[in-house]
Amino acid sequence: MAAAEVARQGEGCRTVPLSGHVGFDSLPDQLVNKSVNHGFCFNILCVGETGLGKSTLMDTLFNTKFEGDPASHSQPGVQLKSSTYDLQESNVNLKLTIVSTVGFGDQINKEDSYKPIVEFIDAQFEAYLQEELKIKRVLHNYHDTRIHACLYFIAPTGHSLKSLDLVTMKKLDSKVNIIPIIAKSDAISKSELTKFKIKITSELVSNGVQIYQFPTDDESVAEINGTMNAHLPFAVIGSTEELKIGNKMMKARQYPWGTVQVENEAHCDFVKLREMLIRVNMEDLREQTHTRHYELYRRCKLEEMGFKDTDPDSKPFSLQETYEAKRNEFLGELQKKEEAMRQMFVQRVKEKEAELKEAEKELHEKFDRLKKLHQDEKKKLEDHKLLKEIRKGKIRVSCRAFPFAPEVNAPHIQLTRSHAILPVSSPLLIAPLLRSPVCSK
Ligand SMILES: Nc1nc2c(ncn2[C@@H]2O[C@H](COP(=O)(O)OP(=O)(O)OP(=O)(O)O)[C@@H](O)[C@H]2O)c(=O)[nH]1
Ligand SMILES: [Mg+2]
Repeated sequence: MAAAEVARQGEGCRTVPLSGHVGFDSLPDQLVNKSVNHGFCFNILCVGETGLGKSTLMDTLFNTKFEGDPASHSQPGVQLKSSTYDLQESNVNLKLTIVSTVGFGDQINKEDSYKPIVEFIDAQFEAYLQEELKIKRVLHNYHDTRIHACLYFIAPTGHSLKSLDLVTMKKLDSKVNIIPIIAKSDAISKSELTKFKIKITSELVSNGVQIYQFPTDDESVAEINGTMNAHLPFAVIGSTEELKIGNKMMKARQYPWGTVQVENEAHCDFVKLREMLIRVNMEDLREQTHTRHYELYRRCKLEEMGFKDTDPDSKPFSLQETYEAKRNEFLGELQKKEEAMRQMFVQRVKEKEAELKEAEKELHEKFDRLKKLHQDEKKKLEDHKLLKEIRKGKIRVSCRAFPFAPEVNAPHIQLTRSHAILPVSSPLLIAPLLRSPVCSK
């Protein structure tokens, strides 16, 4: 190949012409086939007050009757109900999950109404993250439950957004693609609807609520998406009832004064919603969920766990290094804790030892006291015995009295018998002994 034929593009990458058909132009077809075989999944979250037409709109959108009983208005809190269905259109399989709020807007205190919704969305991200972090992960088979689109049902009041709507949308906008829709829009006149849409849009902007914008970077859909962005929020009507209009059966709602056709663009924006949500931007919604919302959740979660891409000097920090640093930090903390526990143990042992010593000392003192008591008692007994024997004349003694013997600080006598000196210590014995005839002084 001539050097002139080789064009340099970027660093180390050259564009080279092919001299014949190779076959990699079939890659897009391979991708399509693989995707079709694998099937798709799409998850919609319907947020809206009880009875605003959430279930009816889902039935209308997917041309079927999903199960679902109406919710009561007496729920103590907001709950989320999720149902998954397998749908097939031509040869394309779609696993559709519809999640709906139950009891939304029914409580007197609506302060925490958004919380269960946020928690549910986070729980789906968390489940995906846990699967991603597994050593043996099966993401190709994983049932992805992350919410791809959140249809936010606005009540057709004609006034403005309720604070519940603003708070909830604000809490959700960084987690999910929000598509606001005006529900039951047949309840609002044409001129009111125009004003209502403008009011809603300005309230969303002034409160900094980011709603999903249909993408305009793909040329093939840029025009239609651009036009549709200007129509948001869509004013929709739902009905599963089919009425004969002209010679065609159409989805409509019949009233005493006339008929409103769901798929008539002059009557409502249902067709626009269906086009944008299902026929044009379903894949973008899935992609945005993964690349924007999930990515944000993942980043925050990993940062929370202490993982970073750069070190304090803004140099790249690999996962391995982060792990090592975290491990060392953990081991350091563990060592500190161990040392503190050891110190505490030594202190406790010292305290216990001191307590035991004190108890031992007390015991010794008690023992000495008892011993002395015992000796005194023994001496008294011996004195009595001696006295008895002296009285009976068995022993002849001479005695010397020391009325205040210094060693016992009490009256005291000494009896002398056979050269032995027998002390009598008990003062009680002294008097009778001195009076005794056996005692020769
Ligand atoms: N006027 C009017 N009524 C509607 C529309 N959509 C649904 N409805 C009616 O509103 C009532 C409630 O509809 P659902 O679809 O059950 O409402 P939901 O939001 O699913 O209610 P819960 O699941 O109980 O919260 C039904 O009687 C529907 O026929 C609509 O676009 N316009
Ligand atoms: Mg319902």
